Amino acid sequence: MSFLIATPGRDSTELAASLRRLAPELDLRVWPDCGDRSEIRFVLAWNPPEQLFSELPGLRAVSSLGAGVDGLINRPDLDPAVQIGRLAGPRLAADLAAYLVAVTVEHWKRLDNFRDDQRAARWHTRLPRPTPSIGLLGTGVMGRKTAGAFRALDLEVIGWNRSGAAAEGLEVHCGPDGLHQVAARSDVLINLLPLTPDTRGMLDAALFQQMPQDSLLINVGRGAHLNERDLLTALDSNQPGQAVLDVFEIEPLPQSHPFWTHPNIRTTPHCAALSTADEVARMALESYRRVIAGEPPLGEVDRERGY
Ligand code: NDP
Ligand code: OXD
Repeated sequence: MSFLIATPGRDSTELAASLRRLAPELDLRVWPDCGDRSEIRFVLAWNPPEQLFSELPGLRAVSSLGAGVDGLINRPDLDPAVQIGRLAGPRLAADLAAYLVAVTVEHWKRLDNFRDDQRAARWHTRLPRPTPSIGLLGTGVMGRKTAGAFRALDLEVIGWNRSGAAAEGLEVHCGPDGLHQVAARSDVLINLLPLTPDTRGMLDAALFQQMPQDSLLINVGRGAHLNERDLLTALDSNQPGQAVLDVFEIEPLPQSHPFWTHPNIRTTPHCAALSTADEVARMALESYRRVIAGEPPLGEVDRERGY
């Protein structure tokens, strides 16, 4: 009944310490020190090594360390009988909302221009952009928390999702027409979708053509949602006028990539939201205990739906 952390390239020392503190009896292993692999029942994973899962004959469930599961779904080494879960906790959602409010307010209030003015010792009163309307692509755990944060600033927020299900008083649209309506009304359009075959590449020229002039696109979903070439073309016609990108088709972003130096693109290295080791450890432990008790893992993913 072992629990394996498999997060190559990420320092898991703090996470392992939290797990050991919360559950001293847990048989915890940290990749690559897997011990007897047949004893492993649960893996907490982020970019796990190829073929790992096929070497774990007793595996019952894998949980993503974060909210996204696109790196787990459709892995050829993951038996269909193995359940997939994810950890989309309140700290992660609040962190993401804080990032999205921060970059929106910076754009709205032209805070980056004031920073430049200060560096040049220039006293120059600038009017903010008009009060923005916010469009959220995805109204799930992250989208609902984000909507609440923007509503606290009295900003109009509208959403787009797959099912059309209402989300806590949010005006929600769905389908291709709904997507274009949301884009047309969004001074700030935020992608909070999971990466699935249906959502791959959907931030494209057709969508950008709907967006208002001088608008802001924020992508915190996945890099593969974005057609990079279409974005570069769209920025030339100021529709959107700027983009803030936290996720990329290839991570880390290659040194030669044009996004590094584009004047209207701001990048962050896939860190819009980072949960605490303590939140991750508590949730992962709950998920593990559920699985050992024969229940689904926390945040169980519907493999057919892809999220
Ligand atoms: P959820 O599963 O809770 O919500 C997903 C939302 O996307 C739902 O509203 C769903 O619609 C909608 N959706 C899914 N497929 C479609 C589709 N084909 N068309 C329209 N809407 C669709 O996910 P979370 O909110 O927890 O997370 C979303 C994503 O955010 C993650 O998968 C991850 O990629 C990203 N993320 C990035 C972070 C970062 O640091 N950059 C941090 C955390 C998350 P419906 O409501 O109808 O089911
Ligand atoms: C993600 C996360 O899914 O950071 O990107 O949780």
